[in-house]
Amino acid sequence: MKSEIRKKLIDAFQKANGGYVSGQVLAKAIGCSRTAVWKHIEDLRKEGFKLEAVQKKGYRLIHTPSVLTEEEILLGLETEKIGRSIFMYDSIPSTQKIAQELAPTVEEGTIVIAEEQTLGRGRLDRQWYSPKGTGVWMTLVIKPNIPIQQAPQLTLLTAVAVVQAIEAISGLLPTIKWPNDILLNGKKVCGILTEMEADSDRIQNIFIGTGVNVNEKNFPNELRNKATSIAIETNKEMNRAEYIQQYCLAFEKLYHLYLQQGFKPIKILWESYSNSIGKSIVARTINKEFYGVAEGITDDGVLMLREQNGTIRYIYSADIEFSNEQ
Ligand code: BT5
Repeated sequence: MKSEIRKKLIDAFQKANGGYVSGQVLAKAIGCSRTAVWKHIEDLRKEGFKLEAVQKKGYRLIHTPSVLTEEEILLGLETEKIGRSIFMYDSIPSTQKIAQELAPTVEEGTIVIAEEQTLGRGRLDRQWYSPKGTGVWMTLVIKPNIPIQQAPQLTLLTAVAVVQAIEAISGLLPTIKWPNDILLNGKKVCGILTEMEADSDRIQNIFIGTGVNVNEKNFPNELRNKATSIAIETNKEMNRAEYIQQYCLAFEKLYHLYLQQGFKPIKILWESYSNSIGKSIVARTINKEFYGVAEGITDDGVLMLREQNGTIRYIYSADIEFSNEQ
C-alpha cells in the first residue's frame, strides 16, 4: 500500500479514538472511491491491523500491530557491543541473506531484523514460518577469533541465551531439545540457524539466525501441533523490543564467559536447560533408530547416547523423542 494512503487511513482511525469511521469519510480522507477504501482496509489487515466492519456504521480500529523500531530497542539496551548496530527491514526474504551481504562492512555484534521474512529458512533448507509483526526474525553477526571447528559451540551458546531471554521477559522456563530447538510446554518457540564464512584457517563471520514466535496466535495447520509462542503460553502480548534487549544482554555475557573460560561453563548451562539429559530417548537418523539414555553433549555439541549394552553412541544428526524403551 502507498505509505501516504496508509498514513491518512491510520490518522483517520486515530482521530476517531476507537469509534466508527464511515466508508464515505475514509474515502474523502484518502481521496478515492468507497470500493477502493475496502481494498486499502484489506491491506491494513494483512499488516496486522484489526478492523471491524459494521454495516451503516463503517470501520473501527480495534488493534494496531506493534511495530519494532531501532530507537525502542536501543533505549533499553544494556550491552556494550551486541545489538548496538541495528539494520531493520519491513519485509525481506531472509535476515541471514542480508546479514551475509552486509558482513564485510559491519562491526561484530550487528543485528539484522525483519518484521516479515518471505523466504525464512531453517536447517537443511527447510522453511521457517515468519509472519509479519508477531515474531523476532533476527540474525546476529559475530567475528570470533576461535578455531573453525569450535564454531558449532556458538549455536549451543545461542540456545542458552534464548532460554535466558525468554525467562527474563515472561517468567517461563523454556527447555532445549537437542540439537537446538527451544521449547515451551513441549512445543517449539524458537529455532536457531548458524552459518559461517571462513578462510582455510580463520573464521570471518558467523551468522546466528534466531526465529522466536513472540506474539503469534494462529499457526498454519501443519505447525499447530508442534509450534507455540510466548503469548500463547502466557496469555499476554509481549514486547518484542524487550525480548531483543534481553537476548543481546544474555548473549553478550555468555560470549564474554566463553571467550575467557572456554566452552565448559556454557556446556553446563546448556545441559541444565536440556529436556533430555538423563532420560531414555530414541534418536531417529535418516536410516536407523537408536535407543538409549542421553548422557550429555560433547564439546562439539554431539549427543552422547548410552545404549543398553553400555556403549556410547555419538549422534551427529537426528530427530529425538522420549522413549519408554532402552
Ligand atoms: C530451525 O530449523 O529451527 C532454524 C530456524 C531459524 C529461523 C531464523 S529466523 C531469522 C533467520 N533468518 C532465516 O531465514 N532463518 C533464521 P529446523 O530445525 O530445520 O526447523 C525447521 C522446522 O521447524 C520446519 O520444518 C517446521 O516443521 C518447523 N517450523 C517452521 N516455522 C516454525 C515456526 N515459526 N515456529 C515453530 N516451528 C516452525
